Amino acid sequence: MFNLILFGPPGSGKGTQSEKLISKYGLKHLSTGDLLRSEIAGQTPLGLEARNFMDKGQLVPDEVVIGMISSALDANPEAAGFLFDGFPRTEAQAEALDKLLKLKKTGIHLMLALDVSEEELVSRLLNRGKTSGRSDDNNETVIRARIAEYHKKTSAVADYYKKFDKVKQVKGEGSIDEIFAALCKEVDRKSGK
Ligand code: B4P
Repeated sequence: MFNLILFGPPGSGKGTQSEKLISKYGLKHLSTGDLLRSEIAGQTPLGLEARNFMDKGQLVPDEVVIGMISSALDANPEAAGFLFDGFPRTEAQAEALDKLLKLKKTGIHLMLALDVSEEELVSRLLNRGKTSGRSDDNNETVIRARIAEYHKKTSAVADYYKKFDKVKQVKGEGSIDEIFAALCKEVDRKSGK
């Protein structure tokens, strides 16, 4: 089993690169952003609660996302490995993920962290907001709040995995194919391909 975290600030290309990585490496994609948006679309109680936080650019409470990931892991016992996209976003989520994977006698093998400047992030998200219909993408104040939330609560998650020597920084600016090639190089190196 090979378990990968794709890490980076909002708009750094996690969703974009995840699609390419799962198809190349046969991993199961677990995106907490996608799972939450599907709960919102289904107007479930969880979705209605999550929406209040997401519309303000804030993180959804840890217990909500940890519960979602735990169910998704249980629902995929045959997976060859998982690609975690947008999770973990706090140290509490990272510790919970370690415990869940330990129960399955596995762990995180690699965290790939995308580096992108703040102005590029804002410009990409505003651009996506023109067509995505996502309420958290079409307002610059909300976008900047998401980036601030990242610096306050999420960037420390990379330090958590650095302690175990699992983090590789990758330049997240350039063409989508160039960035994908740089990510694949790190996965191949780590998985011994
Ligand atoms: P997410 O759905 O995780 O989304 P994201 O961080 O906004 O974006 P992502 O990084 O995947 O986007 P991408 O760069 O691919 O989170 C949304 C919200 O959900 C959070 O704010 C939070 O409220 C909540 N949430 C999710 N997970 C949570 C958790 N674990 N705990 C608590 N709350 C949680 O794409 C951005 C744009 O850039 C696209 O338009 C893309 O086309 C473009 N792009 C990508 N690569 C590019 C490149 N190389 N050059 C130019 N443009 C590029």
